[in-house]
Amino acid sequence: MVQQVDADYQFTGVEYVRAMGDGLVTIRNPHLNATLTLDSRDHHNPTRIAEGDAAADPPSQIRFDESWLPAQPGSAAPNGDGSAFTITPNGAGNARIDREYQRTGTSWTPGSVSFSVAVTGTPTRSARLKVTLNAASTGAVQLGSTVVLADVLTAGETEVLFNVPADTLAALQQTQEPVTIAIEVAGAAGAAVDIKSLRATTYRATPRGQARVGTWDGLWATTASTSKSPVATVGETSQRVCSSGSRTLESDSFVPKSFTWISRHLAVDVRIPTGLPNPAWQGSVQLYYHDRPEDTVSQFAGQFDLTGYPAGEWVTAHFTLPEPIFEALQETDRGSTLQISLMADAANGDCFRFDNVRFMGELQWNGATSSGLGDGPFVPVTTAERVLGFETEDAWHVVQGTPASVVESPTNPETNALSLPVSNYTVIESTSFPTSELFTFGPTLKLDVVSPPPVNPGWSGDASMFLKCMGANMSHQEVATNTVPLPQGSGAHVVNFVVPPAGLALLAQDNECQLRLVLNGPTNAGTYVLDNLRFAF
Ligand SMILES: [Ca+2]
Ligand SMILES: [Ca+2]
Repeated sequence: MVQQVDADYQFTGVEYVRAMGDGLVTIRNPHLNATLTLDSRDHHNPTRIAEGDAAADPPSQIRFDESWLPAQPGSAAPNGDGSAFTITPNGAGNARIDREYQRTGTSWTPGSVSFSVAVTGTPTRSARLKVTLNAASTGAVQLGSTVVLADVLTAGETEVLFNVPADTLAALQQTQEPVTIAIEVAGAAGAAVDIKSLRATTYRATPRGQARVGTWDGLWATTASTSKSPVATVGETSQRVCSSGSRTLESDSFVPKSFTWISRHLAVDVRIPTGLPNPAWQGSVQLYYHDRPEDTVSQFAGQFDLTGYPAGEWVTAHFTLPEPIFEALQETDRGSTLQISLMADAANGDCFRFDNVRFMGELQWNGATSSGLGDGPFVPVTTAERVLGFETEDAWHVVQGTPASVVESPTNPETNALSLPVSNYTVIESTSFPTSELFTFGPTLKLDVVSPPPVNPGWSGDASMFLKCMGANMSHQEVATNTVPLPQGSGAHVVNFVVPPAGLALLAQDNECQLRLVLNGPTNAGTYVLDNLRFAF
């Protein structure tokens, strides 16, 4: 049974799904001739399989099971409750589990692999977790960045994300050859690694706890010789940093409150170049936080020593933030910057690379809380509430038109809605959201609209919704709904958009999507209030 709870986690009496038995829920939709299976019998590895309207999706089947065993070398075994694998390195500190996935007859290509990791014991400083992919046309390639086990021990259980390099992804999309995904532990004598909740997506993903400056789509400011590199662990580019000696990079200004999930542990991926002259000293990275509006000096956040990690490989540099910086991230709503100081020799024929600033460890919500609660209990807002419910300022932005604002919902007291002035062609767009966070979707997308008094009785205007998703081939695909008349006159109206089968197929995949709403009205048509987007059958 799935029941709604209130802010105090007490049941409200509202039920969403009921199923008798062991956690296997099957929802049949005769209208679509489709079946949705929610399998939570292993509550650490829940899966969702949509059948009928789309073929069973290989990523939903990527999970830990006996087929990953035995470990070579080292040992690995399911945990007592079957929720996780414990990997124990051999005497030399090494262990590896892997699994081959067939792709014949599917269009599936893995774009990223993620899971949760916890470490016990006392790993050496160089002990790390590495994920690789091997296919005939690509050879063995590193996914994402290695994670240092000692840092996981410090940060606590953490979600880790390993993106397939863009060139590897492009090469795999040309074939249907099998891929082998391997999880390796290196140099970790005396430690054990617990991994659980394995998941694969068809696109390169962004870790939770990452804000705009973290993806490195643009270069950080530096006086060193620098350029963009397509060798990246998140997004399309990383920053290549050459020269020698001490080099400082400074991020664009950002609002600390814009980090919606934070922790005390900040991480950045560093690719150590080949051709460094002295393997006994590969250099170090220092992190600073600069509260620009306060105009104080940069605050030192920590140092990560690069010696001891392989050249030509990404490694995750970890920093435990001092308390004043952690407090600033929760409070500062004005521009700040991060600075990275690289101290290292110049590499012969290669350069350092940086990418992927994000938070590690247990994340805490740093964004908006749901409205109407005043000083009441703290409640994070779900994706559905933010995007479909128009509950927070950050979920939608105006692409064309005058600014919108979040107001109290005219139909649901103590919740929010979006107030949008419309004049001629007005366009708003949502933030991107993972389809996995939608509880339900169907061919009708309903929207509550409160309309202003008519200004042109002969033509009320019209509205169209567009669904834009990241396709399996790293390209954006956009699907339009029907165009409906904008409602006129006082009171609340319901507008029904029809999502075509192509849109339903995009939603059924493990995907990242955005919604774009186009309102085409008379000049100075007035202010519309939008609320409560929901899918229906
Ligand atoms: Ca990047
Ligand atoms: Ca709402």
